[in-house]
Amino acid sequence: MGKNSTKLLSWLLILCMVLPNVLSSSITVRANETGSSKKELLWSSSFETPDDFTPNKLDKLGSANIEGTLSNALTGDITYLVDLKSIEGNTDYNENEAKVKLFDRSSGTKYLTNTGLPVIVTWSLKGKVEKAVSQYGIVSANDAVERDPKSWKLYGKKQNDGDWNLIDEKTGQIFNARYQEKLYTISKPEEYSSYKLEITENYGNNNKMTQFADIILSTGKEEDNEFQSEGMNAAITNGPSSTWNQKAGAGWSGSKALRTSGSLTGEDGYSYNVIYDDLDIPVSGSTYLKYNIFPSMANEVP
Ligand SMILES: [Ca+2]
Repeated sequence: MGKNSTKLLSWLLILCMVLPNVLSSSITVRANETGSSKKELLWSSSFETPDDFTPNKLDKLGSANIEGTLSNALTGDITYLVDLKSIEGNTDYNENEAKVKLFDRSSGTKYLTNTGLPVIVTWSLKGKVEKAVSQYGIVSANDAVERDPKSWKLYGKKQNDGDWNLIDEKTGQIFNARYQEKLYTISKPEEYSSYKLEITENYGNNNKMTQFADIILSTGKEEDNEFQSEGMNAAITNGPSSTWNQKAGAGWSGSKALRTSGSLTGEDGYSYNVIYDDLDIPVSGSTYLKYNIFPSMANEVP
């Protein structure tokens, strides 16, 4: 491999040891200069911010004998078909409590806004493909019941039509628990490429702050299962919830850690996942990748 000759279009992370959970605190790429021990840092991440991170994205090299851990996926779950770059709406409270967190299928992450009502979130499906959502879910966040959505409207829009069409309307909804997933059936599903959720009421807090953890979208059709997570899952988390001799609920180089998880369904397995798209890093024979792993086996703070 010639020096500085290879363009890396994506980062590939291979899971060689298949464990329920593997946590990695940071990834660094360094290069040794020829004939010198001097090292040059080319790129690194401690996963402290979600910038450009792509959760649960399988590379075209695919996987074998690995199942992700989304055991709660619905038939025809197309949540991962949402184009994350298309998401718009009321201002995020901060970068960690952002609208994009609504579509990561992780109830441990949430969207929080303090802009008052209504709270509007719009999104499109990748490639503006039109899918008929027949069931959707709203998941409550980790705390602050008064910020829960109470009443909302869901709209859909076709690719070549400027009008939003009302799909469903709910009033007086109650979340009885934190991280609770409430599912709703749409009586007359129609195909749309863009969707809009408009929250018109929450549970108090002078209606200022509204938050929830997830939006789940499903067509109910088995052929759409291809859009569910394949191979291993990759997510940014808060590290292990309990440890022997170090701080729990944190990474090793900061407050976050990368979690890869899955289960082995055959004798041997592998999974190639893209965790950062379009990185452009020159690679030579003296370039090396370093990451530390922690096999937490089952426990981590989501
Ligand atoms: Ca979430």
